[in-house]
Amino acid sequence: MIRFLTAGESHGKAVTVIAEGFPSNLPIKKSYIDFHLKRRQQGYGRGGRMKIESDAAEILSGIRNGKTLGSPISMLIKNKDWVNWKEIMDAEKIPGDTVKINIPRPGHADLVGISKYDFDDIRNSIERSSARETAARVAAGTIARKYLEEFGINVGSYVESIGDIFPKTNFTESLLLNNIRKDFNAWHLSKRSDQSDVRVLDDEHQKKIINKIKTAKKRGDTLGGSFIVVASGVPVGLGTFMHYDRRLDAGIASAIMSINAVKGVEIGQGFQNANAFGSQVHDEIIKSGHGFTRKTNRAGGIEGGISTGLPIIVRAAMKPIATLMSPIESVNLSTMRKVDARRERSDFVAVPACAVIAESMLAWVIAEHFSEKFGGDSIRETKDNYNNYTRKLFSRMKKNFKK
Ligand code: EPS
Repeated sequence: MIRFLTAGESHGKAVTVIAEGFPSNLPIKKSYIDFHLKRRQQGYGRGGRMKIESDAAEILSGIRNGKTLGSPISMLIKNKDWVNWKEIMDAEKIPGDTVKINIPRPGHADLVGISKYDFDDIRNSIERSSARETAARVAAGTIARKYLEEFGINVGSYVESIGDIFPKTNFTESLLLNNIRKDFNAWHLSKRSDQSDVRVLDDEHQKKIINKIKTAKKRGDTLGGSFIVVASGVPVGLGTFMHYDRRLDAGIASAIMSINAVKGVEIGQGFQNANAFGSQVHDEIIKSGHGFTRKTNRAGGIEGGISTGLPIIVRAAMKPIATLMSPIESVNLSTMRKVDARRERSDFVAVPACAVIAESMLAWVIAEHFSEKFGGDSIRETKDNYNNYTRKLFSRMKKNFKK
């Protein structure tokens, strides 16, 4: 089993992560991790913070001479902004006054955080609830991504809408209707969307979205949106219907929903399918070479909590950023009077970054199920197990059903 644990506050010294359970001899380079960390920082509509940070992973353990050792991999990503917060974030109480935050922002973790943890300063809620933590998740997710790539599994994403602006051509539909090439590689989606400032697949769409973001900025407002994250090359048989919490779709939904500001997750054509006839929903089975495929992929690559072998397709909805420059109503907790919610530096839109984070979370969950199924202390052992399973899959089935 693989697992990870992150630590770190948004304006503390650093965010860190320990990822463990990966087999030995998995090739991985720091530049590869940094590449994906950088992708998370992009996107038109982000605030001043991203101009300060240039995320890079300092590898503290678990990797030697470009390969995993099988030991826990620990990584540290510095918060460059920390120098501006040294006193506020100091672990010791520094003599003098600390300005305490007493006006919660609706939609942020401010009010629930102080209620739950008995804080006398909203800053204590802000720091750990911040999406800064997702840098550490991407570092861990990138190890998972590399592990999956060894087996031809790739992950990619694109933004589908921001501020209710959708593209003219519905590319997602063609994915769901399985109108894709057999050798489809989900990373190519990201290769394309990474060219766009808002991670969409066509220029016209980008133009309209950027205009909408400009309008939001002018109004002191923020926007959310939806994005698609896809994994290709996933073999049939990851996940299980044997236990509720080991279903692949349940794990994916939980992991994607855990990303800050994500409020909806859909696998395949989940919501649309709910309103159609069964005959218009289920993916017909057809024989293909030494195995099977489906005419469509409306199930998004998962049936019965188990991967079908078709691309895993996830749609997620991100709510608009909670910090508004033209604030809505809140309460001053010191006076208990009605006031405008507090303004502070923040992003206007973070949907493009959110999609990159979702790639890491999807890679992580698939890697979890993959390592559970194929195990192995070294990558060679995992490959032997994987090849043994996949090569004999169809012949085993034929034998079982022979008349
Ligand atoms: C965030 C607020 C902003 C974002 C931050 C998440 O930071 P700051 O308050 O320092 O301006 O930029 O995101 C990141 C730092 C990051 O690395 O993604 C929040 O309140 O969640």
